[in-house]
Amino acid sequence: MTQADTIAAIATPPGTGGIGIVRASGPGAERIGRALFRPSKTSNPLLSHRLSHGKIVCPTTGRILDEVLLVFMRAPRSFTGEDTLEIHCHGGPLILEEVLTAVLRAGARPAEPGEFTRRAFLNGRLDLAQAEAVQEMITARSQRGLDLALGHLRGDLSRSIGELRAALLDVLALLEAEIDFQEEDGVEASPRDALLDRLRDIAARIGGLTASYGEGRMAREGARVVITGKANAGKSSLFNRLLGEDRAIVTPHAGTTRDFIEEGASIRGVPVRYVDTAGIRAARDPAEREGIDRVWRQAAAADVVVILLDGSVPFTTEDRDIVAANRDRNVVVAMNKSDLPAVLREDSLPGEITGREILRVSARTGEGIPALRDAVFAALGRAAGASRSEAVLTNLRHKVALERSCASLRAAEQGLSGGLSPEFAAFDLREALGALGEVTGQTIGEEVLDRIFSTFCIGK
Ligand SMILES: Nc1nc2c(ncn2[C@@H]2O[C@H](COP(=O)(O)OP(=O)(O)O)[C@@H](O)[C@H]2O)c(=O)[nH]1
Ligand SMILES: [Mg+2]
Repeated sequence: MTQADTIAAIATPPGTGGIGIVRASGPGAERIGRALFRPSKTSNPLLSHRLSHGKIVCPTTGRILDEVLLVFMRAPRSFTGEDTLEIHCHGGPLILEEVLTAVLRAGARPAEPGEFTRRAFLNGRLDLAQAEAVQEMITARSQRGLDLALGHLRGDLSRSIGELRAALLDVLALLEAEIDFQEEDGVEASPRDALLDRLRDIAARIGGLTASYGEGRMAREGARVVITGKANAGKSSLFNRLLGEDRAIVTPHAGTTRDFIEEGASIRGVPVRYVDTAGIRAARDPAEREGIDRVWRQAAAADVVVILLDGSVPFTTEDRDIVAANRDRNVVVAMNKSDLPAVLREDSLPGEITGREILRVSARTGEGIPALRDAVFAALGRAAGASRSEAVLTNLRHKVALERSCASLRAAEQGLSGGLSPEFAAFDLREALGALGEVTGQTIGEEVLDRIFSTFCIGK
């Protein structure tokens, strides 16, 4: 599957740095190295997997462009599985541009985003889930997210998928044998119950993987914790308190926060994104109305909704609407302004929240804030669900493919238990296998690959 041309790009991030690396991969890498590199020692500069010191010269003018360390890696022992050249230059953008230009003049073409990783995938160095994990590692924003990505790169997800595919292929083989021999007399059909049990077991394991996506997404992007409440309840003050900085504007006037504001933080190493929203009340103007519409949308997309009541005033219809609208969500209820005389009476609270713990907090003094963080942390655990699967999904594409696989399995199971001909179930099982293979890339179209790799950075 080796590609005919040689690609090149700056592999380090834009801007200045101690060093910057220009990378080339493909059959021309060695020739390009020889054309540009003048080793300080005259021994063969392009021994594989050896670092050599020397100069890069412009192939047309002979001008010295930089003093570098160069490493050549002969196929297949490289990231891409192809001959690869890495030139470690001084990390100035102009130097790197010049060296890259020289590499291109010597016979490479500019790499597309993600093309190195794509070649690694095409050459079988990585499967698709692992290739995506490379990007996931680069963009990880928390230790947990990084750990999960590293696990994927090392193949934990690929292994699970491989096991599921193998189990599914076994069942498919039994069914196909049955189909081949069903015309012949005296051949027993495979025992239905055993077959169905195996299908259900596979479906349950796939279900376990898809259920882990909640946890994976939160580790990757941060859980969304949306603070909602009526105007002047102290949402922006609480938001600032939770962040430990004066991020949102606080005033005594109701209706100060119009749009939502979000900011990242973490609770015990778990990344969260706190969202401060406009206060719920009858809007006074179109901007406020839009802001309030956004609150409802934010709450719908939240992992945890913090309902903030104002303990210094009576319970109102706005509070009632907020509680009712979030009835089925993962909610933490807090009563703010505990430093003021309590006016809100617990017996005025609606049925939806009478059973639950209501945390007393003061955004002004900080009282009760650690307990609130703990409650949010516990709620995050509920949102993540108890995942017992071997790998944790972090990628929506994987989740969608696995859900499709599960649906096909269920169709096969129904067909078989409903007495349909095994041909139908076999068809469904092949669909299920195909969907599993999309995760690791055994069964995947060119356009999907284009879409996946185009989100990578150039040089990766
Ligand atoms: N006494 C007291 N006042 C508070 C507390 N939290 C907020 N406030 C005050 O309540 C008013 C509204 O606060 P703000 O955070 O803007 O509320 P929001 O409209 O819900 O965002 C401001 O005058 C705050 O200083 C608190 O815990 N105790
Ligand atoms: Mg506000």
